[in-house]
Amino acid sequence: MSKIAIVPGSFDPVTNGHLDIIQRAARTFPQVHVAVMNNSSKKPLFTVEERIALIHEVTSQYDNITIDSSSGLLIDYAHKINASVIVRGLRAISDFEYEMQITSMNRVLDESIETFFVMTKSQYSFLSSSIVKEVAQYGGDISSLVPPHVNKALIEKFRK
Ligand code: COD
Repeated sequence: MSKIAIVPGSFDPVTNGHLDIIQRAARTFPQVHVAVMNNSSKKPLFTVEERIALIHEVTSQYDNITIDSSSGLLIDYAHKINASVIVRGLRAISDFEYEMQITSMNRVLDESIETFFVMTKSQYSFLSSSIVKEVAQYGGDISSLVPPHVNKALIEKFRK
């Protein structure tokens, strides 16, 4: 078993909730790849390159975190980088059904790759990229929910 873990997501944009999961994964596994992936049911606000840059700015102090992107299947990306673990965050019961579905699908594709779940911190249990974008779009203050440079990027995006 390799010691490489993937933290996959849309990260559109990265929030303090995502960051907490990424940092906890980096403290648990020797090598962590944050993978910016396509979720076919979401239409992204930020390009893949922008999302990678936003994550990079807040993870660069970790020497075991790599940020990457892939447009294919997560399992194919796992094979490419020789990862054996997928790390996902869980916020509430409402996440469970969706996570169960993608974990089961990934297991059909390759049962040797395990998915580990990390429970959110209670202060982030309501937090999602979608809710942050919704509030930022109407000028609401989301500065306690995202890193400062993400807040700035959101303000600039909606000003255009
Ligand atoms: N606290 C804790 N965890 C959180 C929080 C929070 N506040 N917010 C989000 N998270 C967790 C999520 O639960 C998730 O684990 C992770 O952070 C990323 O979240 P999102 O919303 O940015 O990412 P998703 O859920 O859109 O990612 C879905 C994928 C892109 C990973 C998925 O669609 C995928 O694997 N796509 C590639 C194609 C594929 O392989 N499909 C087959 C599997 S269905």
